[in-house]
Amino acid sequence: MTNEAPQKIYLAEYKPFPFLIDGVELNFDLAPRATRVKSKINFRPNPDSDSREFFLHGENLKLISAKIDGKEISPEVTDLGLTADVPNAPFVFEAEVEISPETNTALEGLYMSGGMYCTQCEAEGFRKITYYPDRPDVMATFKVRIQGSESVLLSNGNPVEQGEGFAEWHDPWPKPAYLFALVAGNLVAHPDSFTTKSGKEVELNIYVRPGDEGKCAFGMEALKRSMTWDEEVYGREYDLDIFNIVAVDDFNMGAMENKGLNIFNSSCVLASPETATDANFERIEGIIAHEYFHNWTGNRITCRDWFQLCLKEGLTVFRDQQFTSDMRSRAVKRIDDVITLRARQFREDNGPLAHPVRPESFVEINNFYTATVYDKGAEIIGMLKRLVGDENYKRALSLYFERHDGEAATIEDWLKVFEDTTGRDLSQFALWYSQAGTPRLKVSEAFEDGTYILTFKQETPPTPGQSEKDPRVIPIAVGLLNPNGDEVRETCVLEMTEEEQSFRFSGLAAKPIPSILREFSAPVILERETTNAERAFLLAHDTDPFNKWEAGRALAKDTITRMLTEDRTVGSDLLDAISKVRRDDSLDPAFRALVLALPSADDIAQTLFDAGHTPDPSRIHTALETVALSYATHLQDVLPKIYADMHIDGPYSPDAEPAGKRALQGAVLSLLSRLDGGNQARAQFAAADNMTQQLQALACLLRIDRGREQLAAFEEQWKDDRLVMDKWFNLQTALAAPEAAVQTTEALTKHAAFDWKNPNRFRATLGGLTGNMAGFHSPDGSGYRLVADWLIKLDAANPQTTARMSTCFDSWRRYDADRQALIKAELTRILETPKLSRDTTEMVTRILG
Ligand code: 0A1
Ligand code: ZN
Repeated sequence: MTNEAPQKIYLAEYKPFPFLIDGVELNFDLAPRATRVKSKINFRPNPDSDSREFFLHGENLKLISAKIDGKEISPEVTDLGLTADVPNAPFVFEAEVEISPETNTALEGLYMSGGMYCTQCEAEGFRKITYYPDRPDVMATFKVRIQGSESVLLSNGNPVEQGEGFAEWHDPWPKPAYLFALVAGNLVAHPDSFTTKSGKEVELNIYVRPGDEGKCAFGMEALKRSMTWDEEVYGREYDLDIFNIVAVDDFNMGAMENKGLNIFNSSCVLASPETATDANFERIEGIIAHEYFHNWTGNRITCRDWFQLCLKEGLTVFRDQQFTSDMRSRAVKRIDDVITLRARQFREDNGPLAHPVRPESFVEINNFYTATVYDKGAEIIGMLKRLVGDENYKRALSLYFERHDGEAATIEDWLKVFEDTTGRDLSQFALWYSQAGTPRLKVSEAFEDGTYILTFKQETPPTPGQSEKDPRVIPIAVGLLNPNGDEVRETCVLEMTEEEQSFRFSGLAAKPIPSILREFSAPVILERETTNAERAFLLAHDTDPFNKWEAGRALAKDTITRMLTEDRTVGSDLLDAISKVRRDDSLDPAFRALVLALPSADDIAQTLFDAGHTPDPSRIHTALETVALSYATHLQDVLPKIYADMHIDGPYSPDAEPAGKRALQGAVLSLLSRLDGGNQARAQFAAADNMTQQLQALACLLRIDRGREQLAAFEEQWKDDRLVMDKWFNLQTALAAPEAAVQTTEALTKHAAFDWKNPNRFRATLGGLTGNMAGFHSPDGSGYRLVADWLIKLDAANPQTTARMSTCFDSWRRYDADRQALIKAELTRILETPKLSRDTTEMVTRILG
């Protein structure tokens, strides 16, 4: 049986809701299987709408009673909501419904996690709590009363009254339902406070399950840093008396910006040196900032409809990236962000799931919380800032906050503030929001009579539903270097607007070496014929740290692809260039670690595919191992010294500088362990007093002898720590040898601690396998089968996480005919599952194309 095609929603069909809301009162009587929710909503006709149709969303609700102006009514109720006849004048709607949080495994609406009640309402979860116009343009103030036996009862806004078994909250800021939150549990608080720049005292709390109190301090400091930064850089102050964060173990995403009550996946807030890695600390700081920044970009100014999701997400990602660059190393942050952008967004943009940053239709909005909306959305803001300049960006943002505070806005509103601030026409720039696909930027050059000419040609390949593309505005940051390594032209921004365009630099004594797309000034793929000698030159001399790293990366990719397509060996050009950076003590250790890191197998597969080859996952794996071994042998004389030099005395600190040293030390350890049989790694594992070093060592040992002894020790040490055990599951499936990966994963899914309904554990285990390219793509199809089996099982409980994880199949057309047939069969099997969710049906259908 094939599932029916579910209904599509279109941007072009937007209509305002026929009613406005003056205030909402909610009353929760909590019980695991029979929570009662009473609502009282003051509606009045919306003068901007000519319809008077009264439809409220509602799913999985048991309606107990409904009233209009105090009179019982019998509304028409379907699986999707409720319809009633209402007066053409202000009226009060009341309803009482019953819901069952304990059996809510989808983790949308009100559900239970580890004995506590919590909510997730973005995007459309509020309709699983009560009947309501569950759309972002309907904004209202909320009063909430919670009755429950738990010691902590929280909702949005400010506390009004608290007593034995109840609490009342009032949120004075009008908000859409997706920002509603409720938490009830026997939790402990890590308290603190913050004084805003205008002198307002704000109470801060991070609430966690007993036992996790020791893992809150870093998150709290990160929150205070975020509050200060938003005041200083964007002039944004916090606007309630209290700001609460709650850590939850079962959560589909990273975190959620509910007004005054952020709810976090515990993996994105809890950290201690013993249990979290340096990367975890940095991520936590970034996510805390991201959710906090949403208070202005998302909450005070929200989205008119879900097609405008990038309005809040692209801007908020951009803001959290700026924050992290200010807190840490700007260069390293930019390189990290581009690595992620290419791995996730470019992959998406070049496959069957490609969609515009502002999509024009969807079946299930949860499927559009994508790298394109978030990360390409942020790149667009970065381009805009570069084009208008820092001062204009600041002025435009002030105007945006002033003009749209309290509103549900659109991308048109956003661009208009820039047009009004600068007088620029941004209609061509707006194509970045409507056209999908990553532009290819071909570069050619000429030099004559002291004039150097750079010619660019842009082309964007077709994407689903968009065969033709118009040229976009592309800001190309360029600098020029002399053959002796000096910079002869500092960075300037070339503004490309045509399909083909030339830019001239005159007055040059010699043909320069160009450094193009500095800081990765646009999310494009640069195509330029060049030599490895020039790449090595830029790696040695470029003053732009991004392009310096990029040159090394290009050199490594060129080497690896030639090893695979021309049977070459690892050349000395790569080894010499890399080893110079490796040995250069003047460079930031974190940067040196990034230069040492090899491109991912997925990156190589895509590069080969783009060049017209069929990637072979197992050969890619072997090539990457060969290059790593060559690095190790080539550098063996210096590795022990760098390892020793990166040693840090004193207690662990997650700051950028010591973290950078550990990153370089870890990269060196990985090479050393290919030469010393794992001795250094065993020593590091035994001595480690922090998770970064413990995990680095364990990863090395897994590769050498499957790390049996250390895996057992690690499990014994951490069996009671959920987040650390996720790492234990993940490392084994992600780093298993290709021929053992499927079997290892299957065995781990039978482990007593494999709680498949917990999204973190599921992702750690199955996601480790899907990221292990050679293992997942085992020629016999066993990897595909195992993952499909688990997706089918998970879909019945949690459609959102299943749909998200089905993207592991999105690059299936890259591979050989046998693999394609095997994947297609699994995708078809998934699609034919009776009662497959709307989420997964949409994703798998799009992936199949
Ligand atoms: N808005 C949150 C992320 C988020 C999105 C969707 C969710 O459920 C479908 C949950 C959280 C953010 O950007 O952090
Ligand atoms: Zn966000």
